[in-house]
Amino acid sequence: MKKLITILFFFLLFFLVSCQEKKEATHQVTFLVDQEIYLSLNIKNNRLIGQLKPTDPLKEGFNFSHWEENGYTFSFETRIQRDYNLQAVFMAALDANYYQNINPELVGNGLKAALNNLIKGHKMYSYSTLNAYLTYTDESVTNPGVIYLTYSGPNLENRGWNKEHTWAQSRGEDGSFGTGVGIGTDMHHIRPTLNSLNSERSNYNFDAGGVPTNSYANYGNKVNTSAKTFEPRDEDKGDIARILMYMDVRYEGDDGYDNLTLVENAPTSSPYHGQIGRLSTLMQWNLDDPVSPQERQRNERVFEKQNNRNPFIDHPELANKIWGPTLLEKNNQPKEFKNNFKIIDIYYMDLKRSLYI
Ligand SMILES: [Ca+2]
Repeated sequence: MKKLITILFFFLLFFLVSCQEKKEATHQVTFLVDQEIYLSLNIKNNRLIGQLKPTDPLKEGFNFSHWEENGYTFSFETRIQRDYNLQAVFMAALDANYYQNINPELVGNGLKAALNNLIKGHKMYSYSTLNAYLTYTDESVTNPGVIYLTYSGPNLENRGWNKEHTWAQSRGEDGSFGTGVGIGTDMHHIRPTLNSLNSERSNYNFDAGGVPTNSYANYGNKVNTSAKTFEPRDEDKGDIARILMYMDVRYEGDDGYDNLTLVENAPTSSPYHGQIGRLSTLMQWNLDDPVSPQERQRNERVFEKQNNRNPFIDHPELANKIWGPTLLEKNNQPKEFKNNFKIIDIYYMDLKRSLYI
């Protein structure tokens, strides 16, 4: 009898332990390479991936960079408490070579000049050829075969779109740069948008504030018709910022094209003197909305066509290295300056201290 009780006791103990194990939740972590499953793991709740981490995937002509979810880098220090779909991020193998002559010590105008030298002289196309290229450069990452429109996303409904000059045509150095071969056809800043949203953006500066646009009011884009500013929806904010930063650096007036300049207080009516704003807002948007897979794909594909890259998509930290000191000099009023603390805090702690001590 005693033996039977002992057996029953251990049986019960075993039963309870196995029930306990079954209760422990597991989560699925799926690693994707170009939309195909590379590895799928079942990870127990609150555990690390640890040694189950996959080997870096290979892709011809590219170097593996990291795993990310919705544009955010995944850390393998993360305790898994939900399912993950992680995408492999690759950089063109020549990216490392592309920037090899940029001295990492450079900041401010020195860095700007070095980057200008690197990205100018790109291959240019006529305006009429761009529509065909844009269906390629702006193909949706999540819906292949569908065009991704700035200010609204994948054009699943096949609505009418046209070409938005992110740096508005009228904001040239001496009047409009138009759609002639050159600034007006640089694919890095020409993006497909819904006709009506392109009209509402007009040639306004980009800045925070305003009311929802008249058309597609629920998409999150805002316009302020009295201040003449446009605030894109959150997922496009960083894209816009990085495009405009590229434009200022690419066009310095030293190669027969206008000098374009990002400023704090850009004109709201003609003449525009090649200026657009608002610089500090764009700096903030660059931090708030990190580089997305859609932007990375676009940069690679425009690079294929034009043979120049947008350095701010490859290295968003360059923005603060170039314009951080400019903002410090110009905003020496502590009240105004506070608006830029987030930017400054990250990269310019030393400069900040020297300014305020
Ligand atoms: Ca410029």
